[in-house]
Amino acid sequence: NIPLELAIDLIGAPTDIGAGSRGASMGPEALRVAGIQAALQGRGLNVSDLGNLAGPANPWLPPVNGYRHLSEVTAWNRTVHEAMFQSLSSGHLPILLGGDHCLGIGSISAVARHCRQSGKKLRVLWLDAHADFNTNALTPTGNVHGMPVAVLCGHGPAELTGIGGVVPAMAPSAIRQIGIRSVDEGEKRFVRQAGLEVFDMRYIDEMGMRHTMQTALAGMDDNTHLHVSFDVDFLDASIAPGVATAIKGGPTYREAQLCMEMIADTGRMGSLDVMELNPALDVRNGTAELALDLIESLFGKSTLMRQ
Ligand code: HAR
Ligand code: MN
Ligand code: MN
Ligand code: MN
Repeated sequence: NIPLELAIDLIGAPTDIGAGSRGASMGPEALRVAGIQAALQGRGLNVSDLGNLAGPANPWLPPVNGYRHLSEVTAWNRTVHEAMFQSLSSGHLPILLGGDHCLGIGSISAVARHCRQSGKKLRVLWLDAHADFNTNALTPTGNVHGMPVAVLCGHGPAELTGIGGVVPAMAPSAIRQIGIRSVDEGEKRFVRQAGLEVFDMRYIDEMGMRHTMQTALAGMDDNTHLHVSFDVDFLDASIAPGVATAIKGGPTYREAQLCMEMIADTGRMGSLDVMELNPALDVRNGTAELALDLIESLFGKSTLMRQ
């Protein structure tokens, strides 16, 4: 149910500016080497690789006022915002090839702006081991990849919360978090206070991925733009070593496939982030290949038996 004439833009964002380890800057190239363009073209999609965005180098400095590299994080997110917004304005489906997850700020603020402009409802699925809901007061590290959801909901420095032009970029009620299993203590309280809808691993264990996804996808309609922010550390550490913050107890291969397949079934996905892939920690590019396998399912690959 993805229209065949759909134009997909691959947008590389080669930086680890918000991360606690170096290497996510090589994520875009690892996905290209795994064959992302050919794989999606093989599904009948019209895929353009727009190449890599440019931004400041990683100075690898300690936090200032609770943030590491705030000016560089801001520069990267502004650039990502403009590239994603331009792709969406052209009627294309952008795939952001990260890069660490701080870039979700630029990406999702662009999707929210596109939704305001086109009168669409926004739904964000945040697939992650982490809630990414820290602030400079709560963060144990100062790494901005632990903060993008809070920033999008209006909690953060003005130079980041204001990137989409409207603060907050997104209401907490627009987001569903899935696979969560590593949240800092202060961050947990803040997640509850904000009322985020979180389907953590305990929920998935008890209810199953099918019920989880039915619930997370409920309430969407023909006028909903679905954005998927796929942090590769969503996956269980045993199948996806190529991330900086691998956490055990995540979705298995089949649970992750079902998650992606049920998203594909909605036919509503209008944009995608693939974040936190770290080739410096990967084994023979296997995590990139696994991520691509799952991306193909987001575009309908595994549903062939169901026709
Ligand atoms: N919560 C921790 C922190 O804020 C770890 C955040 C890790 N985030 C990512 N993206 N890898 O989800 O530092
Ligand atoms: Mn994340
Ligand atoms: Mn994560
Ligand atoms: Mn759209």
